Amino acid sequence: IKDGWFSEQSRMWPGQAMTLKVNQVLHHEKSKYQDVLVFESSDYGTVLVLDNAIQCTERDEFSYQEMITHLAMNSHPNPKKVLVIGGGDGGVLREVVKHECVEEATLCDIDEAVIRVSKKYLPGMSIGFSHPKSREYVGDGFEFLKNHKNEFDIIITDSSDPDGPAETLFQKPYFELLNEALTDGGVITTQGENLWLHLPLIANLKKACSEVFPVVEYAYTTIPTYPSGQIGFMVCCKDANRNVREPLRSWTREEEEKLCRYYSQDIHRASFVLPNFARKVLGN
Ligand code: AAT
Repeated sequence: IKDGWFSEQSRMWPGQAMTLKVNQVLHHEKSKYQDVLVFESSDYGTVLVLDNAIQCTERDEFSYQEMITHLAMNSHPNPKKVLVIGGGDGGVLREVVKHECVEEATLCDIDEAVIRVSKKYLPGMSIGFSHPKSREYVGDGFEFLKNHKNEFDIIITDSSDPDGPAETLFQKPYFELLNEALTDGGVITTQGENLWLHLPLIANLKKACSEVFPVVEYAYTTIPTYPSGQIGFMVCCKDANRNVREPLRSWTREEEEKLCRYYSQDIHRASFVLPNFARKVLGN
């Protein structure tokens, strides 16, 4: 933070930086795994930053949290047990428990500090933790999966960028563990980075997923405070006959408008349609 502005600089997006005006710093610590910063911004509400990368702002988090969740949830006929890896702010849990068919939603984040500060400073997201179906667990997602086989209908990996504690969550051994932890017909989504900045990384990610899952598709959402205003998801399914581009379950238009601010059936379908420069590389 310099002269009252936070600037998001990283070697993952060289030569550019999202800059937000800071009203006041609410919390700053070095946790066991990362630098944790929470500040109140002038126009985007409270902001959570890990290792200098923006994780969420109160103003636009719904776009990411709804999409990474409902793309998976609505691609499964009857998801009962759901696992979230990462997502320590609780926003994805908040979205998961909107589905009444869910019986248990478990979250595994590596860093207790993220969960702790989110409960204190981000009540709109951490409300996800207080739902009776929610369980929380502090630990490495990769290690957690080793002890869970054939258990979850949906696994959502809401992880930070590969430059840090989430590095292993972008590699093939992780997708093999995900596959084994899923029940038949299970679906995963994972944080899939930005088309303008990380196309080669996304191509590798898609390749790694395709070696494990028969169905692999990249979808994306728009979000002003993530690098270059866009972020994607790998959506994979164990069932070769599933078309994840078409919602299997859906809410009525009225329910959708009550439950979601970004996601809708139409957005679900549209989010898989890629511009030519990306389609050529990813083959969607
Ligand atoms: N919904 C908020 C957006 C995130 S959160 C990423 C979370 O992943 C963090 O809480 C971090 O502690 C957790 N995490 C990182 N590595 C691991 C791991 N190995 N196991 C479990 N949890 C982990 C993502 C924002 C994306 C930013 C895009 N630039």
